[in-house]
Amino acid sequence: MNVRTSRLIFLLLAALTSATPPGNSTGQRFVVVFPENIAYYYPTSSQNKVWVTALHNATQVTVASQTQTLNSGQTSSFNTDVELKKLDVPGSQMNPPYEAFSVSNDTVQVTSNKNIIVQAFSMRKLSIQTALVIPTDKLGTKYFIPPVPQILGTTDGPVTPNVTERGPFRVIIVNSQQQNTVTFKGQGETSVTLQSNQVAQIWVPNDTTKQVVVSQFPVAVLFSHPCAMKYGCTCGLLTAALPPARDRSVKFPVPMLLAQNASVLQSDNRSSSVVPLNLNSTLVESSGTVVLYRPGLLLTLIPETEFASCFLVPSMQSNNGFIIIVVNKNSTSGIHIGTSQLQNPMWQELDGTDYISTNLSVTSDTTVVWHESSTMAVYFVANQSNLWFGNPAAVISSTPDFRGCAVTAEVVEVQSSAYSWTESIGSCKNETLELISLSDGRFQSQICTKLRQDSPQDVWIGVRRSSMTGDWYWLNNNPFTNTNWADGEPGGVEEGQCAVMSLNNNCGWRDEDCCKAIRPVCYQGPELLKLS
Ligand SMILES: *[C@@H]1O[C@H](CO)[C@@H](O)[C@H](O)[C@H]1NC(C)=O
Ligand SMILES: *[C@@H]1O[C@H](CO)[C@@H](O)[C@H](O)[C@H]1NC(C)=O
Ligand SMILES: *[C@@H]1O[C@H](CO)[C@@H](O)[C@H](O)[C@H]1NC(C)=O
Ligand SMILES: *[C@@H]1O[C@H](CO)[C@@H](O)[C@H](O)[C@H]1NC(C)=O
Ligand SMILES: *[C@@H]1O[C@H](CO)[C@@H](O)[C@H](O)[C@H]1NC(C)=O
Ligand SMILES: *[C@@H]1O[C@H](CO)[C@@H](O)[C@H](O)[C@H]1NC(C)=O
Ligand SMILES: *[C@@H]1O[C@H](CO)[C@@H](O)[C@H](O)[C@H]1NC(C)=O
Ligand SMILES: *[C@@H]1O[C@H](CO)[C@@H](O)[C@H](O)[C@H]1NC(C)=O
Ligand SMILES: *[C@@H]1O[C@H](CO)[C@@H](O)[C@H](O)[C@H]1NC(C)=O
Ligand SMILES: *[C@@H]1O[C@H](CO)[C@@H](O)[C@H](O)[C@H]1NC(C)=O
Ligand SMILES: CC(=O)N[C@H]1CO[C@H](CO)[C@@H](O)[C@@H]1O
Repeated sequence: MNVRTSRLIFLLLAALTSATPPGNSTGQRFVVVFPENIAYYYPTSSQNKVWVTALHNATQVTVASQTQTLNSGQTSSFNTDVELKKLDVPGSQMNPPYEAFSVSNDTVQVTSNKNIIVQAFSMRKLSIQTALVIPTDKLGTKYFIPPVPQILGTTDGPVTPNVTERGPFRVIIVNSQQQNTVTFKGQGETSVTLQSNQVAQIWVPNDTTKQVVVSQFPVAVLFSHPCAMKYGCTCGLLTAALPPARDRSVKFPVPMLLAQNASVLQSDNRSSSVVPLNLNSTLVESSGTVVLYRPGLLLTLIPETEFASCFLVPSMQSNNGFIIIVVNKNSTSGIHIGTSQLQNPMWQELDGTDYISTNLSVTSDTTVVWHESSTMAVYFVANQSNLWFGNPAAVISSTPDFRGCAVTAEVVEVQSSAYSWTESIGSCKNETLELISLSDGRFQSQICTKLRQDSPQDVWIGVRRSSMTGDWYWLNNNPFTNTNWADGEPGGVEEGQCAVMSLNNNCGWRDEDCCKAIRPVCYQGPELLKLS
């Protein structure tokens, strides 16, 4: 069997044995919109910004017509004056649902030559909202629209589309590159054809029927109200980017910090309902949209299946910002904020779940939150003069690495054919990989955790005994200090000059005859994000 075939089979096996790897928020093409903030006629102008974070050196980024080159870990803020216009008010004889789409070209295109993260920041006077922008290749074609929350002074009485602060919520649909047909289905059904990079808005009726947006090609969908947060005699924008419908039911742990006075706006293929949060059981299950609502905040929740290991948290431009972390109770150690380890935070149990959560104050610049060995959920929220904003933090990587935040994951591959130890070096090289050297204890356990999911067997590792001195050497020349010999190992020189790792025996090592045909473990290290 040639190498390419064997690698393909390995990848297929890997796909069968582990669940689909969760995604990340990185990509090379994005379409950004800025929902109408407060009201188009409000006398203060908006400051709309696109934040771009590069993950690799020499990343060329173009936002609208501005181009910049960024290095790994660098964030740049691009100003734009693009903002969605007010929504058409339908003719007086039209009763709810106000069934007309209003279409515009008011989008900002972002492209780059390497994977980046894009976030949108909109501020008008005190009204601030942020949004994580999903790259166009990770969007969906079906979105469940959440039910409308009851907000004092906004939606708790008669809504009229011609009075902004008493207007209905709206759904904003952002098209990507090709011509696309989009349909809003509720009690009725309304369709529109969008050209590339166009955006469509439509009012959301307060309706207990299931409401869904479906499209021919992928789109992004936002749920938004320009004037839903009340303060003094003005108001603030409330917006949330919705997740595409999932093909199975998943569980969403709700962080305690936000659970007070909160309700969950839930909609899937069975129902659509506003559920007050039960603090005894802070786990919500759904295959659709789950958005946390509390006065002043709409927050799309992260399901267990989309927990990840490294998140980007933007500079919050507020001295009252929090990072919220939700993690399994047994995985609280090994969390880092940038370059420092998280020290004994106050954990709060999420009753009725295996999770705990904490909130950390931050005032700093853009940073990353990463876990050495496990996955978690990370949100950021900020409270500015009692107005909240925030969203799930952007995912850089979903695979934990004890060395930091991997922007390209490490490659660990047990080859499907067996070779002698010396042939194994060449066989790995043929795939531009190296026979693995396990000179670090934490590295050994990370690799062991990954490989144990495969069938139990012995595999070659890159260590060899000198026939002159009897000392062991790693192929990568690192010192031979941390060892993981199985009980009674290694034996004498006559038992072999090379070593295997037993995946069915806690990854313990054993000396072995170098000529024996055994499957090698080939390796390539990750590329790590530069942390400052
Ligand atoms: C990126 O550039 C910085 C500074 O120029 C350098 O220190 C770093 O090693 C580079 N990173 C990679 C992955 O090449
Ligand atoms: C708002 O629209 C309704 C019909 O939908 C109309 O009766 C009313 O006069 C309008 N109000 C204003 C202030 O324009
Ligand atoms: C959008 O732009 C196209 C040209 O690029 C123009 O023909 C069209 O009228 C514009 N549509 C709107 C709604 O502004
Ligand atoms: C939606 O309508 C229902 C009944 O028609 C009503 O009880 C509820 O308060 C309304 N919700 C909002 C947000 O207006
Ligand atoms: C709803 O979606 C779930 C998950 O995709 C699926 O198992 C179930 O059959 C669906 N139910 C209906 C009524 O379509
Ligand atoms: C929760 O709501 C009650 C009554 O509406 C209010 O008195 C209380 O301050 C609220 N608590 C928080 C944390 O917002
Ligand atoms: C939560 O638990 C407490 C005591 O354990 C109980 O009194 C209360 O009714 C429960 N609340 C709900 C909403 O189940
Ligand atoms: C932590 O708990 C989860 C289930 O709650 C389990 O799957 C996982 O193996 C545990 N991890 C450790 C390190 O014990
Ligand atoms: C929000 O921040 C203000 C100060 O800006 C503070 O007085 C208030 O207590 C905070 N609100 C909450 C709910 O933490
Ligand atoms: C992020 O997702 C892309 C696929 O869109 C993938 O190519 C890339 O390897 C992922 N990044 C990491 C660090 O896993
Ligand atoms: C803003 C906020 O709610 N902060 C909380 C963070 O967590 C600690 C410990 O649970 C609370 O005491 C703070 O009130």
